[in-house]
Amino acid sequence: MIKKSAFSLGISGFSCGLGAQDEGCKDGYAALEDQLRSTDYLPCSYQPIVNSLYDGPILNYTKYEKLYDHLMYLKNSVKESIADGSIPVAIGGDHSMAMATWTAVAQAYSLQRQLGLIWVDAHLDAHSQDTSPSGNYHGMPARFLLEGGSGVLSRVVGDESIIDPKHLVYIGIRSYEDEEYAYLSNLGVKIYTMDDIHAQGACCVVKEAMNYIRHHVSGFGVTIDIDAFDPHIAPGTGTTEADGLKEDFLECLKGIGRDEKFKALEIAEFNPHLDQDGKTAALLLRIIGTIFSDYKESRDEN
Ligand SMILES: [Mn+2]
Repeated sequence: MIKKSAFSLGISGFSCGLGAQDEGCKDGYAALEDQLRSTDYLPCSYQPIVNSLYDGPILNYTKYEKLYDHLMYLKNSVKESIADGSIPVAIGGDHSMAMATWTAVAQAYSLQRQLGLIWVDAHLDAHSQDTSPSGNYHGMPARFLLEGGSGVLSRVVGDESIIDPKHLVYIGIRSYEDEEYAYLSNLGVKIYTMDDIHAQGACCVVKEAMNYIRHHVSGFGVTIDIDAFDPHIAPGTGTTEADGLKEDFLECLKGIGRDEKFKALEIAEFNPHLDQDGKTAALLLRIIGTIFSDYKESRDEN
């Protein structure tokens, strides 16, 4: 069940905030790159891929066509990591990146509709273009993954569903529109709200989610929107919500990256311009270190 052999992480930066209201998260990956390079707890054969594909003028090149280019670049870089035998770690960037990351993982492992996804977030990110009050794509990636794409972004996920609703589990939810919640509940998606965390305890919820996912699929990933955490420990993100996950949640993630079914990690929405004293950056690095932490222990033993 637990990987004993060495493995490498393929880190992809999604330097794009075009799916968000505040585009400052486009600088999230760049703000962390030096630290990621010097962080010795990362078992990396490190493959930083800075995602700034296109910056020139094309007639009628809209914001969303540009977002599409960024997403396709991320999708390819995640596939490259897998082809190289690495575990992808995608760092954003706004959460529209989930369309690219999880489509890449599902396709590379032939796990369409068989990939489990643990979605840690304050929000459900399950709007359609019709129900979204803001029209921002970082509020829609779950919907795209569940249903397949439409419009400019359709080619990122393709026409078909990538994630089966019964393989999607949310944790940390506390802010959403009724349409989203109804849509997901009707599909049978599992949703652990902050009320559930308070009632059951963070690690109990994570354990339950993991058991559920591992039982249903042969591969799973974790996507973490940094706004899932409490604004006191993660102020550096565009849409903070009070009463979020606390420090103790980190412990619950320990070693998940060493599970034999673990396929990829994604961390989205870090906006360095809104950070306070580097708190959020430090938290993000600790999340990565914790998820793969057992690797360090086994490495130290050897
Ligand atoms: Mn999100």
